[in-house]
Amino acid sequence: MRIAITADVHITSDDQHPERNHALEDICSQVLELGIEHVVLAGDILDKGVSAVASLESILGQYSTLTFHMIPGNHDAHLTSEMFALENLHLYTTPAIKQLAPDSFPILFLPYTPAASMGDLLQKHAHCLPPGRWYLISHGDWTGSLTAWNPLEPGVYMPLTRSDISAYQPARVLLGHIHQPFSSGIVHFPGSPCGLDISETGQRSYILLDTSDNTILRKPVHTDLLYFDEMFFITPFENEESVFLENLWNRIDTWNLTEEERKTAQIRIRMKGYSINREKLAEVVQSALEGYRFYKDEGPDLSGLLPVSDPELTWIAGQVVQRVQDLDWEPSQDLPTKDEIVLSALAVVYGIES
Ligand SMILES: [Mn+2]
Repeated sequence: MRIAITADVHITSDDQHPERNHALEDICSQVLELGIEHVVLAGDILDKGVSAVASLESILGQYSTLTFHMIPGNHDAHLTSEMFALENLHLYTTPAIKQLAPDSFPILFLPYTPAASMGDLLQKHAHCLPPGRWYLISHGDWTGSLTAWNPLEPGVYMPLTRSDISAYQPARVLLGHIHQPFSSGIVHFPGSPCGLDISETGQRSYILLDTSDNTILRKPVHTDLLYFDEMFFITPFENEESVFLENLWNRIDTWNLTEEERKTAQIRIRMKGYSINREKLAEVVQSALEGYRFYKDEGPDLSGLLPVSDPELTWIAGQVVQRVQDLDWEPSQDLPTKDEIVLSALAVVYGIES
């Protein structure tokens, strides 16, 4: 059996964000097409308040042959099952163990609980589940990776730790809360199916869990809009604009957009560093990105790009850049990238930080 999992749709009332409703509809339509019956909504399905309940019902109501399993997240922790009139929606407001098919592992649904850790709740509810033979669905932070966090929500929300995993041994963990699609070992965040703002970049996805072999498959969500936020480090060279252009094309290649998706993209381009011709860079970026839509019509942001003109300092800068590029250097969580090293070095050369 396959189960579809999404989270963090953040549906609002009164069509304030129709793109979020459309993303959920797209997932439901795909799931229907694939012949899958069960859809898990792992928290923050509603953004806030109760008025979005009707919006959510009108979406889920179109798919009466699907069965929805929903847990509250930190945004919709106030939901109760009495609020929903839909028959095909199960809302778990307290921890619940469910087996969706006779031959698949049981699922522990852990709704978001303020001021608790996932470990606290697992201690109470997971001890009766056979190690390696159950799934966890919940909503909160994963402390096993420093790169997994939600920039919109500082603080720690019902965290799950590596030691919780080794103590209770779920076969797979599927969590809401982190909006960027993310996987780390057996822990998976589907991510928001439609970016809430420019901090949620790139293709969006939902997850299919195949209970016959515990495999995970990410499927793209077709959204009304996609965000891209790209930073470019500029070093002062005669040919700085062609170096920039090449980097820009490479970056756009990594977006991997179809012609149709390109029309939905909203982009932010930021430049940081030192330039001998800011005017030319501004021209080049505008003409290269003609046809793309800038986020909030902001245009490229050159505020972090300092003009430099002293040819001797620029010669020294060139030597410095070459020296750093030649370094045998692996950046990591604790070590800066080559670009960051170059920027710090150029701040010394020019006596001013970009
Ligand atoms: Mn959320």
